[in-house]
Amino acid sequence: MSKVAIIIASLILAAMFATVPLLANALPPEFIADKTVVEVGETVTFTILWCIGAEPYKAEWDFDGDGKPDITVEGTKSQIMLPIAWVYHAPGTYSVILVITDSTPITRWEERPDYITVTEVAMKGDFDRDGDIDIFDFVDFADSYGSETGDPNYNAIGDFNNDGHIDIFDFVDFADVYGYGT
Ligand SMILES: [Ca+2]
Ligand SMILES: [Ca+2]
Ligand SMILES: [Ca+2]
Repeated sequence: MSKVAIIIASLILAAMFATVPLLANALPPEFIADKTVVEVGETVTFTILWCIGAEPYKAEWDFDGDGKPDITVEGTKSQIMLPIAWVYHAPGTYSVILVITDSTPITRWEERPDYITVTEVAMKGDFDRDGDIDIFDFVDFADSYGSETGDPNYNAIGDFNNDGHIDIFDFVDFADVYGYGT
């Protein structure tokens, strides 16, 4: 073997060994959700239970399993372990992936396939989910009025015709059901 070939072989071996711990994903982080079955528009709170590595960390949450992080949190262990809230805007079953990179940097991850099930809203107009449609629900409807999917005040409960906008057409439907169950 020539000297050059030996150097190349050594480099390849070094690269292989360097990536072994990443591929093995030893000691992955753990997390839980406070609810795994929710309606569209309901908040799910995720919490990291356990992780290891050297601070500071970068925690990337992918709540819909599409491979793109939806929220990234950076900081100390106690900072990244604070609960994170996420709202699902469409029915379906979602995988959740948490990728944590420490300062080494070593990346560890945990994937929960089909972890969260999001169902259609059971009763449109009942914002506080107490079985009636009263003045308290009207206050929430007024709050969400004029919003569209993606806005912080958008709420599928007030989007009667599911077109992603809460507008005058939804108001007409809300007025129709107002008083239900009171
Ligand atoms: Ca995502
Ligand atoms: Ca209500
Ligand atoms: Ca609408």
